[in-house]
Amino acid sequence: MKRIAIIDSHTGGEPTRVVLGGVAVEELEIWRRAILCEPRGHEVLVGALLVEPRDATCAASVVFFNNVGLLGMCGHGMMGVIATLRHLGRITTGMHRVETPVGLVTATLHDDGRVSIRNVPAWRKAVAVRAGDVTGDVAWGGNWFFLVSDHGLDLTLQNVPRLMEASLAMRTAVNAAGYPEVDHIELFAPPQAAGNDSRNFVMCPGGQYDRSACGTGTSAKLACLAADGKLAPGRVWRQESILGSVFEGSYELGMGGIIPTITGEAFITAESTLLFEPSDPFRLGIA
Ligand code: PYC
Repeated sequence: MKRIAIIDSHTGGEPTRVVLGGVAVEELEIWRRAILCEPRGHEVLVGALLVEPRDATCAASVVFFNNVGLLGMCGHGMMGVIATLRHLGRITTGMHRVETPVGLVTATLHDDGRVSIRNVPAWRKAVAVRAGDVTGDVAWGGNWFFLVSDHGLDLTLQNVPRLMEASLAMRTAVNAAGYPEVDHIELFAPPQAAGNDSRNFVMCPGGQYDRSACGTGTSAKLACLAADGKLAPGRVWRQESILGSVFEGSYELGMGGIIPTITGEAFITAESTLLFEPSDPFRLGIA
């Protein structure tokens, strides 16, 4: 019987499933859906496979994945990884370097349990791109985003089906407009809670929406704000999610763009072992 040890957490409502062992990187494509999707999980889960770091000064090396493939970086997922490493007693408070497929990230675990992720550099690639009925910017924040503020949609939980439908159409349109790399759509609206700067809705590559404010999406937003001169280096931007959970973001200049730092908190929800009986017709997940 195959066994895969996992620890689950959520960050601002968005779940992360950290895989502690039982799968090699080369085998991930075979086991990815088995780990994340039904009947052992659900399509919203983001996976984080821990592998031996190449750089011995790093606390971990992580490969993020979702229901449709690999993710470059994942802000909420990295907070989940750090909470998991703390839960396992592998790290304590302070700064930790973590390798990701798109570069080195520094995560600071604070005394109060919050985690600040100093992300890979972010930048805006294109401004005011027309895609179907909307206009938005294309930016990198560890993943590729199309960021749209003027869309006429209500960013509320009740409106999620319409938001999903509209953002999937926007993705098709922005891909056709010459940006095939864009796989995340990020919509903005004024915040609902006093003290926040903005509310967002993020549609992820696998047709699921991010319950958190999306760490890489907030990084892409900071890159656009910086490019427009609307946010000074060091100033804090409070990004509210569709659930109302908040990531705080700020940036410093460097590396041909900005270097964002995103702060949030992850909570452990389960530790368990996934079991895969050889005769189970759904051992590789429901396709
Ligand atoms: O927090 O960066 C993020 C993220 C990407 C996809 C889901 N969450």
